[in-house]
Amino acid sequence: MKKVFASMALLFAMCSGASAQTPGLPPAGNEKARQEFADSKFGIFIHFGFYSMFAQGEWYLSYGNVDCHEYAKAASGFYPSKFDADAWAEAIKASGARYVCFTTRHHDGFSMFDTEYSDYDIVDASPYKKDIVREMAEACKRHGIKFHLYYSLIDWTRDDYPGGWSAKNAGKDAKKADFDSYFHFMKNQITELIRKYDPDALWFDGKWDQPSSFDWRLDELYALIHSLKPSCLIGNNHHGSPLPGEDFQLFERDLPGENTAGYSAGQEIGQLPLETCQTMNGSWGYSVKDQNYKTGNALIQYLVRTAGKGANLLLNVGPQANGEIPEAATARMKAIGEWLNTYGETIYGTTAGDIPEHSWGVTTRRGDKLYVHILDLEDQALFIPLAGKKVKKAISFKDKSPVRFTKTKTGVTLELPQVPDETDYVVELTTD
Ligand code: FHN
Repeated sequence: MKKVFASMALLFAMCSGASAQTPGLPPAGNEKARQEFADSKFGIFIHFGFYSMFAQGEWYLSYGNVDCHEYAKAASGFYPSKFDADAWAEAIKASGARYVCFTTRHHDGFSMFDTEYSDYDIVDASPYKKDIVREMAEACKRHGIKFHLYYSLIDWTRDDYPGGWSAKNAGKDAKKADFDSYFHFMKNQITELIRKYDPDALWFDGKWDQPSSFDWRLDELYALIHSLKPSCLIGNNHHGSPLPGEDFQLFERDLPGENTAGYSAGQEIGQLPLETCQTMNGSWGYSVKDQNYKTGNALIQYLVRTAGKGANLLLNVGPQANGEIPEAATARMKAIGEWLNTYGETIYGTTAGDIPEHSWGVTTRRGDKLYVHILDLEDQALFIPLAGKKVKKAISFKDKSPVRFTKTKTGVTLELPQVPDETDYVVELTTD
């Protein structure tokens, strides 16, 4: 079936109903959505696409120097027979995550939803023929999980996407590059995504593929999104400080303020809700070679450290081509969920605590409660530089037993019952 590539009428009709948004201010209804997002603290990222079939990560087309036309032929063999949206939603729910971010279309250009604007999608190009994004949207609604959609600004297969550095050898026809046409396609698909799947957020990626002088027309894109659904949050993984129209700020593989992975150089922390995305092993898309998973405890500690920065953690899983989440990932999701069942109160709905991260751990705060998360301490006593705060009470969060403390001018010293040996020993302080 030949699909219509552009539907100007639909787009113009929708744009003409655009709500007036004061420049620099979020659209009405969006503040509440931002707050709910900031409070949710933990989400699961899902990198699942046609690339999963090659089991070599989502960059296989580019890293493997594969011709995009040869690559596309394999779509007729893509059949995730074990995909079960409810099973995924249950695993996500069990992990304690409050939202999911699903890759609707990654850089390889294959759409995981039934799009009117290309035949290179799961319904038309694969024998599977089911709209996985729709199934996920419906399952997430049933299970009370917010639904965020990842959308790549890059396309390694469409001729009209102009070059970029990331897939130079993919065999596209550079003479046909036409950003107007490509931008029009993206606007149509994004309109479709909002209309069909009612996402709580859109998560963009790939701006870094072009030189900084390149005009992505993001103002226009963001205005379109907010006009279609004002409460739909916009995040963009451009590795820079937030741009006008964005609703949350992203950090890739690093906590806000850190740059160990090299993506966050010069990224100022702004006033928007923050989100760090991170892998469980080293890969986003499923990689048969990568079994280098962080332990459940390490991931719990990472979640705690993220909350200590006032940020959300978006933790990635890369399902296998058959549609199953790898066992190593589900085991870790379960471990995090079990930990959150006990300690969720010290994470969800909190802000960064009163003091910055220390070598022993971090703090989070909700109201008059300051949670001291002790992640690594050699001693039985801990000094917390809380000058100017009155500590009224200190208890061990888990069993509510009192913790002895001494207040001095410069802070408070906690005397613990023993040297902590848990993943996270939490002391709850009641302060003024
Ligand atoms: O190129 C992508 C990559 O495949 C993955 O999707 C990550 C997730 O943050 N973002 C890009 C790299 O910055």
